[in-house]
Amino acid sequence: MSLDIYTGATPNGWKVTIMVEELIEAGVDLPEVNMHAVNLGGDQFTPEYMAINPNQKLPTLVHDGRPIIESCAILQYLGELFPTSLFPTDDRRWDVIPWLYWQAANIGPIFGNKLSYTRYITDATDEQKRHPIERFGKEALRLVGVLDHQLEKHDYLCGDDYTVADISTWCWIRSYKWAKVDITTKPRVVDWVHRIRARPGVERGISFGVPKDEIDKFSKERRAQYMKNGGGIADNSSLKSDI
Ligand SMILES: N[C@@H](CCC(=O)N[C@@H](CS)C(=O)NCC(=O)O)C(=O)O
Repeated sequence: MSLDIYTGATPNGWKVTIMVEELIEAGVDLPEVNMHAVNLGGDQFTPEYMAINPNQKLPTLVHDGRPIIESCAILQYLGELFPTSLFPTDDRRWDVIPWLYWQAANIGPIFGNKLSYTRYITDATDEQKRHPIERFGKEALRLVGVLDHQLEKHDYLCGDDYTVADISTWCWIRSYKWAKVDITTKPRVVDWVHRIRARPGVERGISFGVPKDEIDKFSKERRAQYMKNGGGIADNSSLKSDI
C-alpha cells in the first residue's frame, strides 16, 4: 500500500500532516508515507498537479494511485481506512461528520476570506476592504461563539473525544492572530486551542516544512514569503475562469 501526501504549511495542509501523526500516536501501523511539498507560488497550477487535484489547491492524498482531494474528505478517508477514535466508524460518526462539514463550509471559507482581506489583498483600497473585513470578521466571531457553545458541553468540538472535526477546525483557529480574529473573549476556546496544541502528534504535524523555532511564529522572511504567496493568490487578477 502506498500513501502520498501533497501538502504545505497552511491551515488546510496541516490537517493532513496532523492526522498522519495522530494515527501514529494512536498506534496505527501506517505504510510508508511519502511527503511532497507543494509550493503555492505556482505548483498548484502545473498539469502534473492538476492531474491529481483538478481544483488546484493543496492538500491531496494519493492512496494506491487513487487521488483524494479536499482536506476534510482526506481526514474522513484516512479515518475510515485506519479506524481509531479520531473518526468513529459506528453510529457515532454522525456526531462527527456534521462538524467536519461545518468546518469545511464555514470556518475555512470565512477565516480564509477574513485572512485574505486583512493580510493579503493588495488590489483593493482600504475603503473597499472595510465591508468584507467587517462582514467576515463578525461571521468569524459568530463561528467562534458556536465553537464555544459546543465546548460548554464537552472538552472537544463534538463530544468527549478528540476527532477529525477538532483537527480541521483547530488548524484555522490556531492562526487567529494572523487573521485578526480575537478569540480571547472566549476562554474555553483559548483553552481548547492550547489543549490541542499540547498534543505530540499536533506538534509534529505542524512542523512539516517549517524551521523548529518558527512553528508558532513567523520569522520576518517567512512572513514576507506568506505575504507574497498570499498576495499572489488573493489578487483578483489571479482568478482564472478558463481552466
Ligand atoms: N476546500 C479546500 C480548500 C483548499 C485550499 O484553499 N487550500 C489553499 C491552501 S490552505 C490553497 O491551496 N490555495 C492555493 C490557491 O488558492 O491557489 C480543502 O479543504 O482542501
